[in-house]
Amino acid sequence: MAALSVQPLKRKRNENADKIETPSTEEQEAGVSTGNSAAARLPFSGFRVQKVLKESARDKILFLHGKVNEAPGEMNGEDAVVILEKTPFQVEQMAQLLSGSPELQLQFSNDIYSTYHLFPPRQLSDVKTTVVYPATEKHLQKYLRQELQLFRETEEDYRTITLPYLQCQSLSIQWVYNILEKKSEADRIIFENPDPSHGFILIPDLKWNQQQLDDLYLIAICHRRDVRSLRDLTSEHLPLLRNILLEGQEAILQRYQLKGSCLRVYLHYLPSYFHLHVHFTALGFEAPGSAVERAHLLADVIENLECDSKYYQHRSLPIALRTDDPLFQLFQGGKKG
Ligand code: M7G
Repeated sequence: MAALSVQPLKRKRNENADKIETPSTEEQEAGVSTGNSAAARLPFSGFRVQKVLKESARDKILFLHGKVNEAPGEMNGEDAVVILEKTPFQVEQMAQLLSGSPELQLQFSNDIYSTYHLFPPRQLSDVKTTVVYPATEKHLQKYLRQELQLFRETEEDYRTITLPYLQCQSLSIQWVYNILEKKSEADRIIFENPDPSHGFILIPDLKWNQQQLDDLYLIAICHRRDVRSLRDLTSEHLPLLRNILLEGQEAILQRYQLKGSCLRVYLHYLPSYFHLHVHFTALGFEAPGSAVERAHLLADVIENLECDSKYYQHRSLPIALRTDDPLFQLFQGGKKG
């Protein structure tokens, strides 16, 4: 089995910490930022914690809902979600740090055992911070830890329950259009096949800081805008899906020297965002959403469509629903009621 190499990725860092860059007025109005590694400010001021939406000591991640931009003495702020996450170690840099004389405080020593507080330099101690601002009720719901329950969605359930619900209730996909139109994240694009029907853009996922390959995570977003999810796929889309699989894997091999056999390439059902996209993650990484009830390997999807063009229209598909999701009530009412 090919081992997942842990090479540090070459990325230029802007060392000029004093330079604060804010988006231009046009960029702010379009909800668009060019994004770079220069020093920056949060897009709001103040942060009054409303709720810890989720936290995990094991994953070292914290999801906070806060009120921001509040006038002094008032409690009328806007909603923001901030996700703070400690990122995996970059092996080479840590090895270098240990070979020098790192800043240390001894906690205790006993015989051959000792533990320390090690204070890494600034460039190795960043906390990945993801901001959703302004956050909608739907975002607060998405990030809140909730119990899940599993249903099997039949063809009829999709037509009569899920589709009407998602047509009026799903999260905005403006960010997807910003990527496709090169209004956001244009400098992060790894690969593009520009064909309007069979083309796509491959780009690092929001969840990946691109500093190490252990948690590699990219998404391929198709150019065409008429495919919402797995349920819309037919054999007509096979050229698109094959391009995503083959060209996506090749682009990752060229860029990160990671072979296709070291990647998990899959679609979510249900996705959070209803514009067809495919997830590429490192096989050794237990990415959120890679469990069997939600992840459908792209290679399987292609074979299923080759056997039966209407496979995903007719088949029952598992859907894991959060118990606070109105869709859960509809399924529970419709199926068990
Ligand atoms: P999904 O299956 O629709 O939903 O995947 P999930 O978030 O429940 O997995 C959408 C994918 O797009 C996720 O992996 C997100 O992390 C990623 N994503 C979401 N947003 C808002 C962005 C973004 O603005 N830029 C990038 N590059 N990725 C995003």
